[in-house]
Amino acid sequence: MSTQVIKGACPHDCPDTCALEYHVVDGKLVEVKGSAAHSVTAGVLCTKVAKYPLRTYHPTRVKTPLKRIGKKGAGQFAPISWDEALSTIASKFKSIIASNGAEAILPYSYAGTMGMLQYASMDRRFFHALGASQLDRTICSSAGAAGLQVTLGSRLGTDIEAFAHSELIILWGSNPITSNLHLWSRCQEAKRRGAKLIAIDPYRSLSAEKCHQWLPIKPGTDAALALAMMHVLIRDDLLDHDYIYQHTLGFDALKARVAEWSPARASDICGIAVDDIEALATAYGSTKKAAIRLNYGMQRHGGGGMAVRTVTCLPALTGAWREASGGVLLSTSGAYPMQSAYMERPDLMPTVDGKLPRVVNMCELGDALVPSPWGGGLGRGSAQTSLAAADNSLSPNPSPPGGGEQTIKALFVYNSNPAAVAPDGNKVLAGLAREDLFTVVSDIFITDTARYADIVLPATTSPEHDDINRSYGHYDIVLNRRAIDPAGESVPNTEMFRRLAKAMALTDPCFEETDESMIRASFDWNHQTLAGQSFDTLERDGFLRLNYPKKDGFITPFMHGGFGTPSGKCEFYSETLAQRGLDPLPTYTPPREYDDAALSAEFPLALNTPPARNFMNSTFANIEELAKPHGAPTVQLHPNDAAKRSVIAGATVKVFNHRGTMKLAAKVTEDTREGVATILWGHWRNHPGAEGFVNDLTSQALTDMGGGATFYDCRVEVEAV
Ligand SMILES: Nc1nc2c(c(=O)[nH]1)N[C@H]1C(S)=C(S)[C@@H](COP(=O)(O)OP(=O)(O)OC[C@H]3O[C@@H](n4cnc5c(=O)[nH]c(N)nc54)[C@H](O)[C@@H]3O)O[C@H]1N2
Ligand SMILES: Nc1nc2c(c(=O)[nH]1)N[C@H]1C(S)=C(S)[C@@H](COP(=O)(O)OP(=O)(O)OC[C@H]3O[C@@H](n4cnc5c(=O)[nH]c(N)nc54)[C@H](O)[C@@H]3O)O[C@H]1N2
Ligand code: SF4
Ligand SMILES: [Mo]
Repeated sequence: MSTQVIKGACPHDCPDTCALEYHVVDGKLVEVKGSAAHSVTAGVLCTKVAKYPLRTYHPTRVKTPLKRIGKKGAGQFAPISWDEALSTIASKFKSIIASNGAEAILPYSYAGTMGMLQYASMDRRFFHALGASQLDRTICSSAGAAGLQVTLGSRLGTDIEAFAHSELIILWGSNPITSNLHLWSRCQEAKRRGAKLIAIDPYRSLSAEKCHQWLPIKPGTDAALALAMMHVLIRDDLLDHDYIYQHTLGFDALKARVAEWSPARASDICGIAVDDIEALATAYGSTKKAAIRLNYGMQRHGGGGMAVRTVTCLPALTGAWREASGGVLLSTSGAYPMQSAYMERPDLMPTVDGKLPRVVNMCELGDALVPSPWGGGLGRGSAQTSLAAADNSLSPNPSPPGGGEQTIKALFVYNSNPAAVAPDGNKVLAGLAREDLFTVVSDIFITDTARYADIVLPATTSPEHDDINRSYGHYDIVLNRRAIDPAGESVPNTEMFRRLAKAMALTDPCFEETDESMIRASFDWNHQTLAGQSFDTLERDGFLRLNYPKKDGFITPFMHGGFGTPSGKCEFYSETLAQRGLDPLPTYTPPREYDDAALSAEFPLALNTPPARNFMNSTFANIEELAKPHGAPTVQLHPNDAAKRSVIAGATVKVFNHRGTMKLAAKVTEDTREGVATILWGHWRNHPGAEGFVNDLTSQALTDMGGGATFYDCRVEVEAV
């Protein structure tokens, strides 16, 4: 049998968005390889996706619709037909709409797949047309996105491939060996050319270990460090005056602000020695080809938006943006000419008394399902999110899910696993266990969330459906073509929502649109970033790069300024923030829980729960071959913290706070900063060797901007058991 090679795109929530080759023999996926022709992928895949057939052909895949036959959470189901599943859902939804209104239905989805179609298209149209509550998708990047937006005016950054030519690379709250492999290979290339690599991270991650220097910062204090760096840059005149004059706004105000931030003051806050701060700032200020890989570690704290904003000011001071291999990379997701309004159809949303359906912040799912007397699930802090309304004059119903008629009566989960990934897990589970909540889960596996479903619907994996992908780590579009038949009766999300629309008798013609038509309509092919490109070239090659200004062959987004802010400049001073009642200048906002003296006295350790290498959030943890190398979860403690608590290596300990408890083995290591307990996350609940769960400890509190999650802003105590 000959091997057919079909072009694909990695659908996972990873900045690399690799171009894939599906190798198919006799209708069976035998291998997944990285495209050698796609320069970012360069023929290399991470372990997870290199072993993709294990996931696609896993014996525990959901292959038919299922209905619950046991208690919620027990995970006992019986197969049913698609017809029965659809009519059960439709009749339940209709009766809920009749008695409680459509806002009692809440969709819950995130990034199980990031393809434009399977992530956000027919699903959004469906829930918009119903008038369901709107979900504000804030769990990952919205604080950082808001920080970038107010400072740079767009989510653009340094070209991943240009990192190979940087002379100084700062990995700031980023562990690319785990989460951005193709950036790491460029860092290694730069290192071989003589570049210096510095990691700023409370944890000596796999990447920090391989850098020349590890600066073990106290969690949530990055802005203080960046302010002190700016203090040194300005004090020692390590500035690009011409760039500042032409392309920035508010330099004098910034100068006055950072004058207050001596390295000594910052050192007390962030726990980095004064000499190290001075040396870092001097190295940064004297290297034009200095690139910062800023990642999401720092923005999962109360002051996360401001921290991202503050760090993002650095390259405009030194003029590092002039170099392709200088600048900052947080995200490139703003680069694409998306046709979101067409794909998602927010205009289908009905209004009640002039108001659109209410918005529920996904980080507050616990409060939304089990409303507290003081109200919750309101989307506190997320009032200015990017949720698109067709008509800007319309605003959402401000009332939160409360008791009585306001209660969420139906939850529809797809592309997500909130029982594992959402904060304040005990509350989320209490909600999912509510007998009066009708829960539908579409997934590939019976996840921790699916165990609570009334109806489970079988979903396809990416080799089984078509899609088109953008990236948040590079500037390419990557096409994904279906390579094999779907397992059992599984369907793509698009098809599931087409069927549901029919079952709900929704008549707009948009519910008939095919995947092929939507693939071609996802981007505006007449936009300047796609000039000279066509869908045909994408189809032929499997990927294409957007047009942006280049230097030395690499995209250099702000070489000549051109910021997307209201002033067109990099805004050191932001009127937008002032109008929102926030500090218009870069500042340090302490982590919420650390700032609470009583709480940090009771729970003296900061809990840090970054992702584990072989998992993708909670995806892949059920694939034995990938889970095995990680073993059971452990909590990593600094030797001094372990000694204070008489914890010995390998012993079972209790990690706890006012929200929850987890029991697991302790690992005693200097890899985690003193005062910080680190648990690499991604395991499912009920993993052998652990009791309780990481996200039972984390908080529903939101960030200062963007209504983001504060997973790493979490105080705990540890006790030997
Ligand atoms: N293998 C794998 N890859 C992934 C994921 C996965 O689960 N597994 N998840 C994907 C997703 S959804 C995302 S959003 C990205 C996440 O990508 P990143 O945000 O880059 O996540 P990490 O690579 O863990 O790096 C975060 C680092 O921040 C550190 N950190 C924690 N708090 C602070 C702080 O206050 N300041 C600083 N400076 N550092 C801090 C952590 O110790 C950690 O080493 O990765 C994506 N890629
Ligand atoms: N403690 C702690 N918690 C965290 C984080 C952390 O660092 N620490 N990180 C947070 C971050 S950054 C993120 S992004 C979130 C991740 O949150 P999620 O996006 O919910 O991530 P996953 O756990 O990967 O769950 C995705 C689910 O979608 C399913 N899926 C995949 N493809 C499809 C499809 O085509 N159709 C359907 N219907 N389902 C599909 C997968 O099988 C999987 O069960 O977690 C957050 N939670
Ligand atoms: S998870 Fe990331 S590194 Fe792995 S194949 Fe997908 S895009 Fe590439
Ligand atoms: Mo994420």
